[in-house]
Amino acid sequence: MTRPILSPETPIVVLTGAGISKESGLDTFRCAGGIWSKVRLEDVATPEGFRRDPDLVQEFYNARRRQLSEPEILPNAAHLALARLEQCWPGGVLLVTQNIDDLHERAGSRDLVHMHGELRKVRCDGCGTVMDWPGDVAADTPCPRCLSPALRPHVVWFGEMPLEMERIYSALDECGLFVSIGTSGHVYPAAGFVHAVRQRGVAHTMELNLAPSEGASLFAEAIYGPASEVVPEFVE
Ligand code: BV8
Repeated sequence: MTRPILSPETPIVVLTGAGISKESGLDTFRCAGGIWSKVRLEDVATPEGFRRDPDLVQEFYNARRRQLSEPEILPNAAHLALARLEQCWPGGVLLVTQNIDDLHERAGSRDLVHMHGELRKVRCDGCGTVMDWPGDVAADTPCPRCLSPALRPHVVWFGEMPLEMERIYSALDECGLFVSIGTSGHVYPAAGFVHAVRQRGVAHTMELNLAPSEGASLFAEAIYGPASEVVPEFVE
């Protein structure tokens, strides 16, 4: 399908997944050698896993938080291109990311929703406070606010409700273009966003990915290749 001419006043929604951060040096989840090939998601990305072994889960996220602070982990050309798109597109760009890294912020994106939470933040299950936390957390680290040892990663685990869903669905209702980048289309509700857009029947849908995702047939247009190549080309 040819891409329709978009009026610059058309709002855009972009969804990203782990694939956009791969060329920055961060693992994906389901590619060969990915995170879920090294550790069971049931053990480290579910509330049940956290209750069973909080030290294992805290260390799983501590290690990823430490990696994110390494000097060589930087936004790549795809993150930077999306930040440019937001700055120059009059209709506005809402960037919804499944990623918990901070590479979109560091690239300059501002209109951004971390629907699965943020690696560099923790949340207190005692008082509910969400706070920046660049270092390690242990199961007995006291909350600086309420002093209870109830800090957990500010991350959405399987079976937990993703964040800012109302804001996301209202943006999907308004957009004239929905672009999905670097995601396998395996995890819901993110994998269902393209359905929500198609049901309205007015917006153009695009997938920019290394390989066809599980929802590939649902997109009107697809461009395959590494994000650091195909995303700047799309934005330019
Ligand atoms: C919810 C934590 C409802 C953070 C993640 C039974 C019980 C309960 C729920 C369910 C159930 N069955 C199904 C569900 C729903 C469940 C789900 O979808 N399960 C899956 C396994 C089927 N979803 C949930 O539980 C969600 N919550 O449904 O709540 C609810 C209702 C009422 C009340 C309460 C709750 C919560 C889902 C969030 C889980 N948390 N992560 C972390 O540790 O990071 S999910 C995890 O997967 C990450 O967040 C990740 O972002 C996300 C999606 O993965 P992708 O980003 O797509 O990464 P992946 O590796 O899969 O793919 C990478 C892609 O990139 C590939 O396509 C590859 O080709 C491409 N690529 C690679 N290199 C490049 C590239 N592309 C471009 N360039 C490259 N260089």
